[in-house]
Amino acid sequence: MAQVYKPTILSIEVSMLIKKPTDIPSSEITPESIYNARRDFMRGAMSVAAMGVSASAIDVFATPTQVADKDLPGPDWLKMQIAGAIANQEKISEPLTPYEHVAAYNNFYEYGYDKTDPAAKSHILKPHPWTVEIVGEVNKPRTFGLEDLLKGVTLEERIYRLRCVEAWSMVVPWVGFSLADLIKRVEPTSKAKYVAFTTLERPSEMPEQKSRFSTIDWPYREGLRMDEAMHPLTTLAVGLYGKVLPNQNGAPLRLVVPWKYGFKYIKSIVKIEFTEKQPKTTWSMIAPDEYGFYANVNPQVSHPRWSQAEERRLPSGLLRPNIIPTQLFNGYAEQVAHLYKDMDLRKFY
Ligand SMILES: Nc1nc2c(c(=O)[nH]1)N[C@H]1C(S)=C(S)[C@@H](COP(=O)(O)O)O[C@H]1N2
Ligand SMILES: [Mo]
Repeated sequence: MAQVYKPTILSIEVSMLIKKPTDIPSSEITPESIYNARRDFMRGAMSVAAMGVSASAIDVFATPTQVADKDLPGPDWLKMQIAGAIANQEKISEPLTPYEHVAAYNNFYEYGYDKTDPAAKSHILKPHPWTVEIVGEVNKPRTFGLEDLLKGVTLEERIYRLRCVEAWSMVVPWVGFSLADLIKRVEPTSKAKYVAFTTLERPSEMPEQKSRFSTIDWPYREGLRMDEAMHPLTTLAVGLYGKVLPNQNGAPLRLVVPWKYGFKYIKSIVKIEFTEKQPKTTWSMIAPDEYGFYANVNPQVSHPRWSQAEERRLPSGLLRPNIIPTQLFNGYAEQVAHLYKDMDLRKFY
């Protein structure tokens, strides 16, 4: 049963960086077509909530979800492999966030700090050809071309919630596969306790990497504990909505860890290193008191500057904010809580 929930209004847009209060979230300005679609969507969502029924009444889950009118650049073999993705068994009863929002409201600081910067500027990124270097504590270190990395891999559509630490969220139909499948191919040694990921560093295609005022020590870095990396929910995504990843969403290959805050979902990965020690991660380097290594979604552990109890599920307008309660481990507690059973989640945030 869905709980009766009284929406409140988030009066400010929280930011991982401390933003000027004059910043108007330009993402709130949308074409009329999107606005109308959003209204229909909101009506549907609201009537379901009003009926108090479990949201399984709206079954948006189908065979791989496609946006028909998107012809994104990319090699034919990849487009064909993505189009052939099979639907993952994992069902989700919440409506998908429309493509127009998933591909227009982004965090990708290599392209700027506003939500619309990545979509406006990331066309200069060249995701093909692409290589991913796998090094460190593995028996079979290897540099894969994207094609070799995906050879023989069965891609799946995986519909997961994405919860940003800034308290907005989406439901995204990713196309990808379990990171575990790739890890097995390189045979980690017994010393491999963590996996470290690195984003491309190419200032000519990532303008913020040239900025002298950047708060970020490039390249963007993330990491997981080995058991987290091996968990079947942990996904390497190469597409969304049945198409290749738009550049702004981290083409050609990005991480998806649905029970963690979005900043763990590192984009445009070029290096994966297996380590004995916990690796440094970008946001915990910038503000260790605000962003931890674990970053598990947890409504009870507040960010120092805002609550994490609720989230703004996109699409959501300023006048009609779609506020919903945040779930422990973003709703994936049944699958992942055991990974943390002896840990104090307040200490290891
Ligand atoms: N390289 C890189 N990866 C990144 C980021 C970034 O700035 N640079 N932002 C992160 C944050 S804070 C979030 S919420 C998600 C957003 O993913 P999306 O734009 O596909 O929704 O990407 C994550 N991955
Ligand atoms: Mo985020």
